Amino acid sequence: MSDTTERSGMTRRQLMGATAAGGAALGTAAVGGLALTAGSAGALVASSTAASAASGAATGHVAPGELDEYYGFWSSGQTGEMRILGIPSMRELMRVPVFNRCSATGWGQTNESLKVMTENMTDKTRDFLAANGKKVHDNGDLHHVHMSFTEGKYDGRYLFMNDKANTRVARVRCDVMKCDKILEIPNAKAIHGLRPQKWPRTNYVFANGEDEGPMVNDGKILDDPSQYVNFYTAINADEMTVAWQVMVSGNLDNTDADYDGKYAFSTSYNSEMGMNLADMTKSDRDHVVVYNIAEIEKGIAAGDFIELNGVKVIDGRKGKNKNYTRYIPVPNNPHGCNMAPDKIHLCIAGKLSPTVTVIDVRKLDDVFYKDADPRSVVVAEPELGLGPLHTAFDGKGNAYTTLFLDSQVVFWNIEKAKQLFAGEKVDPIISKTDVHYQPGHNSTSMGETLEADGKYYISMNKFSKDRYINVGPLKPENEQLFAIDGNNLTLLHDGPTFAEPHDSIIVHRSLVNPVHVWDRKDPFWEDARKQAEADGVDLDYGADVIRDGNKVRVYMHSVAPSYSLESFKVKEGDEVTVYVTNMDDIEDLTHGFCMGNHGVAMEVPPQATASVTFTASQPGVYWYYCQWFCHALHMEMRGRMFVEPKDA
Ligand code: CUK
Ligand code: CUA
Ligand code: CA
Repeated sequence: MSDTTERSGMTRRQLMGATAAGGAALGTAAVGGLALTAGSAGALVASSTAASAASGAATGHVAPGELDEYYGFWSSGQTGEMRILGIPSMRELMRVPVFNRCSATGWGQTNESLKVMTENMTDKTRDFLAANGKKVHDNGDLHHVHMSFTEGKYDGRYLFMNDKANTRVARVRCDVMKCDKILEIPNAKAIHGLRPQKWPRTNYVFANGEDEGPMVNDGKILDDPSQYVNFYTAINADEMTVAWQVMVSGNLDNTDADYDGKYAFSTSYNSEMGMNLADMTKSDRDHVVVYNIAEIEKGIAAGDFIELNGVKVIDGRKGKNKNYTRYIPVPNNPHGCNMAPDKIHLCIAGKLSPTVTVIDVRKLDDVFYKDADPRSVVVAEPELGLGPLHTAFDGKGNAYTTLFLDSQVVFWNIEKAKQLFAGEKVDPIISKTDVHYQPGHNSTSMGETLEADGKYYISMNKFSKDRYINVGPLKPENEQLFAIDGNNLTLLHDGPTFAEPHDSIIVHRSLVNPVHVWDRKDPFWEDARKQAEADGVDLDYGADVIRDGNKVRVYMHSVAPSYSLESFKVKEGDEVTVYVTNMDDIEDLTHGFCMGNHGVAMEVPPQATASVTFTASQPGVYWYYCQWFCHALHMEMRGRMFVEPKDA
C-alpha cells in the first residue's frame, strides 16, 4: 500500500490526522471543550463562528489533510461536465467529462469514450455529424445531476444527468466515477428537467423535453406551432434505453417524482405555446403536468400508443380525458419543481409570480379518479419574494427558496404556509438571507431524500459582479455554502466557479464508495479485450504490432516509468490503433499516452486499458509520451513512432 509508512505501521493519513487532532485541541478548548464533528475539527475556530459551533451548527472548516463529510455532485451547465466537490470544504476534487471533450483524459477521443458517446445516438444525428466532419458533438449543457435511489434514499450506484444542448441523458458509474452511457432521446427536443424515480427504486429516470416541435420533425411542418408538441420521457435506468414517452400540451421545464412511485411532475412555462417571449408570458396561468405512472404503464401494455422513431408514445395531451396526465393550473411561468422529503408536499416556484405553489400529492388520486378540481390539490401559495426559482428542504418541515431578483434565499415553514392559506394570521417566513448574486439552484445536505439532515445549504449564484478582482468582461459565477443554524443561514464559504454552478446534490460520504484501481475485467474496454483475443495478444502484458491490411494495432502496457514498446513502425496512410494497458496497481498511479503532433492524448488509470485510433498520414519520426506525471522518470517515459513513406 502506497499510503503506509513502514516504520510506524501507520498510514500517512493517520499520521496527518494525529497532527491535526493535536491542533484541534486548542480549537475545541475555545468553544468550551465541545466535541466537534470531523467536519468541523479545525485547528482554529474563529470567534465569530464559535457561537454557532456551540449551538451545534457546522463550522464548515476542514483542515488541510482532513476529509470532507459529504460529496457534492455538481452540474457544470454549458461546460458539459460533472464535477465532484468535498463539502463543507468546497474543494473541487474532480471533473468528470460527460458531454464535453477533455484534453487530460481523452474523453471524446479514446475508442472507449467514443463508444459511450455514439452507441446510443440516433441515425439522424450520426448523419448530421458526418455531414459536418465530426463523430461526436463537442458541446453539452449539463444542468441537473441526481443520484439513483432505493426507497427514497440515495443508493450510491449511479448519477444521471441531462444535456439540454443536444437532447441527451447520461449516466455516471459511482464505482469509478466515469460516464458509461449516453442516450440521445428521440422525438423530444432539449432535455432539461431530469429526475430519477425515488420509489421503490430508480427504475426510471424522468426527463423533460423543453422545446416545442412537430411530432415528426422532417421539415414538412415548419412555422405552424399549432402542430407542435412536447415529450416527457421515462428512461429505463438499468438499461439506459427509452421506456416510453408521453406527448403533452405546453412545454416542459423542471421535473420531480414523488416518494410513493405513483406520480411524476413537470412544470410548463409555455402552456401558451408561444414562439416568442411576449407570447410565452401572455397567460395568467401555466400548469404543472402530473403523470400517473401506473396508468401509463397500463396504457402501454394495452397497446394504447403510437410508435415514433422506435419509441412507444402515449398521448397525454390536455383534454384527452384518460388517466395518463392531469394539468394543475399555477401562476404564469413556473420553474422549480421540488418534492419535499415529508413525502407530501410538492413545491412549484413561481418565477414570474412571487409565490411558491404547494401541492399535497396525496390529493392527486381524487383528481385522477374522482374528477376533483385540479386546483383542489393546492394547499398553500405563500408570497415569498421576487423571482422564486428553486426550493430545497431540511427534513424538518422547512423550505428554502432562491429569489433570483431579490438576490436572497427565503427560509420558510411549509405548515405555516398552509395555515396562512387556510386563512390564519401567520407568517411562514422564518428569515431571508442575502446571497451574491442572483441565485438559481440551491441544495441542502441530503435534502432531496428521506434522509434530509438540514446541516448545509448551497446557493448557486449566476453572478459574482464585484466580488472578486476583475478578470475581464466574462466574470466567474459564484457559489456559497451556508450552515443551517437555527433560524438563520450562516455563510461559511464564498467562491468563484467557472461556467457554471448550475445545480448540485450533497451526498453523505458513507453512501459513495468508489474503487481505487480499476478491475482488469471491467466491461469499459470490452472491445479492446475482444480485439486482443482475436489478434492472439495478451492485453495485460502486450508489446505487439499487428498488421491487418492498412490497419495497424499496437498493443503496449505500462509500468512506471516505461512503456513495453520503445518504438513501433507503421506505413504512411495506415489507420493506427494504440492500446495501452496500465499494469501498475498502485492507487493514484495514472499514466497517459500522448502522440506528439497528432492531437492524440489519453488517461490510462491503474489496471485500465485505453485505446485511440488515428491515421498516420505524415511520414516521419514522432515521439509519444506519458502526459500524466507518474514517476521521477516520468519525462523519460516516451518512445518513437516511425511512419515510413508509402513508396519506401
Ligand atoms: S434550471 Cu437553471 S436555474 Cu436548467 Cu435547473 Cu433553474
Ligand atoms: Cu507514466 Cu507519466
Ligand atoms: Ca407562460
